[in-house]
Amino acid sequence: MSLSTGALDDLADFSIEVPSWAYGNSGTRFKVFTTPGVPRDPYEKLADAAQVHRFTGLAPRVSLHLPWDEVADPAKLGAYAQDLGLRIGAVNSNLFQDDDYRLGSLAHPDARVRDKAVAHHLHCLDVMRATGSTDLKIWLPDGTNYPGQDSLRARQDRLADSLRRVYAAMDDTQRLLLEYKFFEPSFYSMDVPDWGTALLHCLDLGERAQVVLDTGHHAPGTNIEFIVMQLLRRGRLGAFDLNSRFYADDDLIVGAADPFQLFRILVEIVAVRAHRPDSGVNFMLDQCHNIEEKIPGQIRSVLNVEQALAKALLVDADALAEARQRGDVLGANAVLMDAYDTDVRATLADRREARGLPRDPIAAFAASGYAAEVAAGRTGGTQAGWGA
Ligand code: LRH
Ligand code: MN
Ligand code: MN
Repeated sequence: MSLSTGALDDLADFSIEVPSWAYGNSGTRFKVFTTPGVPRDPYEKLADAAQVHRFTGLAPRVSLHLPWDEVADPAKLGAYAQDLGLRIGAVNSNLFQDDDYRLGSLAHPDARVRDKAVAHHLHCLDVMRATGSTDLKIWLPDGTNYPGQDSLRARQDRLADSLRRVYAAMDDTQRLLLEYKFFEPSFYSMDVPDWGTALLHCLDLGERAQVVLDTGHHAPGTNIEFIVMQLLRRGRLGAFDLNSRFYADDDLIVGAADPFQLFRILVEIVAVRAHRPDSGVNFMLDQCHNIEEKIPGQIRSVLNVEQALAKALLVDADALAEARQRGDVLGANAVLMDAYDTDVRATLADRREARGLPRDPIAAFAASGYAAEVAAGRTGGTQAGWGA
């Protein structure tokens, strides 16, 4: 396939949001490996995130997670992000690390605990106002472990009520993004297990409530691009949490396990031009780098998304429509595969170079000496990690 087309022009203003927690130490429940130079506070996480943007030009926003990224003066953190050429993206609430939440948070049977969880979200809204963020992202860990433990139905009613209270406190400029996950930490029932449940709550809440699709939150074999298409049809796909998985919610580098799935998802995105900034779809990463270097891991991730998007943009939409119309099953499939099988790496490197960016961002980061500099400078204090 020829790459002399203007099909890739749309890449110029495509951007990806990186998670603050990707720069901290993380691991499994078996072991957390520490990394020299890992950030000690949210400011240092932003400084690391700025490196990803510096070498790729693709990642100008950073998601926060509260209370992991709690600071004395959130406005100062927002201003610091701006000094680094970044913006604060979504603010994630955290409902999974408080003893009070053993039986749930927004869906808890006790009104006192539900009030506490709602109050946490009102605080998140204040942090958004101070930092310039517009997206409140809620992932609900609530659920039950044993049949009979609680009423599945009553939990939905309580959840709907709590969400309404949060939504009512939002400004017109703020969005509520609701993320689903089919299992974990609860193993019998999750209160927002799937896109249907998330969508129903969003439809009840109002237009500024939209669904977050985390690519690691589905049963194996799920056709994720179908869900993407369906949410886009209803204008309710608010954001992605992109990552890869081999087994469960692995949070590995996006495009590492199944680059073809990432391509198929982006084909549905491109079909309705939802890759454009005005679509409102926020392309976020939700990943952890347990054994690999974190900043290069993030650089690799944003490049993988760009590469998959470039291939999706190369799909010949006219040829595809014609093949479909004449019932040419193999022909239609071949149009998609032609785009997927195109090696776009040199073209993307040329585009980077033309924009004053390094052809090879990972090599350029390695040569910059930043990793050694922070390893030497960031001593003392507590290293921030996933959950710290
Ligand atoms: C839950 C989740 C959610 C959390 C993040 C740390 O599995 O995907 O998005 O906020 O992980
Ligand atoms: Mn997620
Ligand atoms: Mn997850």
